[in-house]
Amino acid sequence: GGPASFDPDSAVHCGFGAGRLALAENLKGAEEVPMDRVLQHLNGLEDESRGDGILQYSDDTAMTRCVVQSLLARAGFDERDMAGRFAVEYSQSPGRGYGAGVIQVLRKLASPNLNDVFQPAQAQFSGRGSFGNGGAMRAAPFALAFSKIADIKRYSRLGAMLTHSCSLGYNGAVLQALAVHLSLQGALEQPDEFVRKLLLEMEEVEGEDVARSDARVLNQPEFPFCKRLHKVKDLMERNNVSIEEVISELGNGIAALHSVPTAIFCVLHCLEPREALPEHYGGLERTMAYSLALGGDTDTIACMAGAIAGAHYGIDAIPQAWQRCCEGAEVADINAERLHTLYHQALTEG
Ligand code: R7I
Repeated sequence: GGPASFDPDSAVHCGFGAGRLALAENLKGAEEVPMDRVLQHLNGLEDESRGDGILQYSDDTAMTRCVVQSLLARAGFDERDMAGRFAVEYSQSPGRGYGAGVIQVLRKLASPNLNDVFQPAQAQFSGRGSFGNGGAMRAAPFALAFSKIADIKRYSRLGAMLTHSCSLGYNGAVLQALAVHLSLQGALEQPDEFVRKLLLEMEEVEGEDVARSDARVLNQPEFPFCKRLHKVKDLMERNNVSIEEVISELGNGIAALHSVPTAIFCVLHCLEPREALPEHYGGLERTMAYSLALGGDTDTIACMAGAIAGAHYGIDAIPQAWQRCCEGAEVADINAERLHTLYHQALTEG
């Protein structure tokens, strides 16, 4: 019991489910979605007679499942295995809403003659690599499979680099995996400490030469993710913060820098009841509704916020109706159990 107990189910589930909650109603793309519309949509999921049926998952879940399956099959990180799974998944089901650039990487990863599986990602965007949030959106399983911070940082980064070789892309994955890890440890009980610990880790991550030069080349300030985490802290300290301000300060776009800190903010902001959200909602439901209302790349932001929140609140906080309408929910359950076993093996092996 207690917040430190390990519940991989909900992290996997929430990450898996949240994107669909957005896509079903086509909330993606709008600048900001009126909260009434979000709530109406979420209420509709309770009403089976409405007949939305099973909500299909997007590229976020498709790739997260590949990460999970690879970590389980190899009992750890194996870049060739993971890359191969991404390629097969994409070729079998290309219509799940992949980013416009990453498609080329996934096609190249399918080639049997490929020696270096990191090479296709490095060729993206004139050799700079992608800074999209595609690495971060699938990063949660690294925190569910590994218990040591050093492993989580190392493998979430490598896992992201299979498609995103720019540090502004893969460092978003590191940040997301660290947030899920801390949440599993019960760190959200003390929100200020949670952000402080993330900052401490990310200062080290972003202090590397590559990160510094990428930031310069892309006209970003030094330590771009840390800078946004400081903004998250400022927004947390304010009593009234509008959704427009969150969007303008933190972003709601497809760049990792404009979405991972935003997802973290959504979780922190919804730890407490909020006026705009129904009183009967628990923290997990608040987090989902709030992330959906941000619009923009809402399915990915909700997916990342959902994974962090799921690790904190546990599976029972997810309404049955939300679980029922998710494509692949049973497989998520089974894989969550298996990840749990892998995590504890790593723990006992020290
Ligand atoms: O990052 P990625 O896998 O997809 C991110 C989002 C998720 O929400 C998915 O669900 C999907 O909807 O898209 O895909 P990428 O193609 O690597 O990156 C996404 C987009 O970010 C690209 O198509 C570009 O528009 C933009 N982008 C860049 N633009 C200019 N220069 C990423 N990196 C660069 C860059 O270096």
